[in-house]
Amino acid sequence: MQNLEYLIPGAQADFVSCTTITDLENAKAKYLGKSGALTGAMKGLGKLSAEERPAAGAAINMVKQAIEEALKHRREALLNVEQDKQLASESLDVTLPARMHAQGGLHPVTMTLQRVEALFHSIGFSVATGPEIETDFYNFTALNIPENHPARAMHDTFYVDSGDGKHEQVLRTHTSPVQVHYMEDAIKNNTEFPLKIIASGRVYRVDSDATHSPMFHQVEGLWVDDHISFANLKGVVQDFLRRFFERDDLTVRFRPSFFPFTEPSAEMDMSWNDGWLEIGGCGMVHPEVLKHVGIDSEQYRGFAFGLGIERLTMLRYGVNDLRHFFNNDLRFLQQFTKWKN
Ligand code: 2NL
Repeated sequence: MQNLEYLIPGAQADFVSCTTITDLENAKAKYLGKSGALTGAMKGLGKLSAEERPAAGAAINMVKQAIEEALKHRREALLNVEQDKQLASESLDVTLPARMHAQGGLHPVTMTLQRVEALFHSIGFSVATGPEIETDFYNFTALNIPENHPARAMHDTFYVDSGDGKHEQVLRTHTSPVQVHYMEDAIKNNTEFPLKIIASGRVYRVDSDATHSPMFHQVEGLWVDDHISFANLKGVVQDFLRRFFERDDLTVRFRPSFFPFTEPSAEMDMSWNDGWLEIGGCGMVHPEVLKHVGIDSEQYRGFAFGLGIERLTMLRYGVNDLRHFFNNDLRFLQQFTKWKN
């Protein structure tokens, strides 16, 4: 049988001349493939005698191993080259600066809500919340607002159509119903007096012009105890306003007014530059309101007040038009990211 050793240097040269793995696998076929030189020789073994066969087989195997070794060697070299190429083309520059994402911020109205809540909480008020859709009872009747009061008219209040032509539910026109619920629950659960809460959030009225939005925000305060007076109201409101506006010389004054749910009632003004600014309304909780929630008005009394959140926000941050709050123009909103509450 022919000595096949001469194939080895030829195979080595063939493999080295291959520059890709694909080329190499094709070159391999010439020696080790189905019709390759070595495969042919193996088949030829069958024709040899039993004495000749072992030595011939061993010789073929030696050549086969040498060619396989050369193939393996070249394959590894080519794989390394391909890997290096891939690494070079897909390399990451870890020194590039990170992709920045924009820093968000709270809406100025939200900042004021949180600031007001934190200040009242710090002097012992609980922060109460409630639904924005209320029944006629909690929004009007319990607050001593009579059946024929203009606030109850369709053109002042958003009524919710229940589908059967009735409209017993409304979008709350103030946050007072939250306090009505709170007083009711306090009586039901035998909660200890004083009741000291603030209720803040969205309220709705049919009103829309340069200075009115159909949705706006209010904060109301309530303090019910056995010896609470108008003097306590003045102290709490003035202390709050001084801390809210960071002006220790700020003062408040009251002007007689009327609300169905307080008696007596007053408008509150605060000193501002060289004059006065109206900032909200207040009064002693009307005995009828206490009666509606089951509080004995002979034993207890309370003060209540209401402030507009948008108004507080405009004064604190120097915003000149209410409509800025609802347009969501980033040029407006981004100016507030520098403020801290
Ligand atoms: C205003 C006037 C006010 C109240 C709100 C109140 C709540 C209860 C009982 C009695 Cl549960 N009163 N709230 C009282 C007086 C005035 O708001 O000008 N708000 C912006």
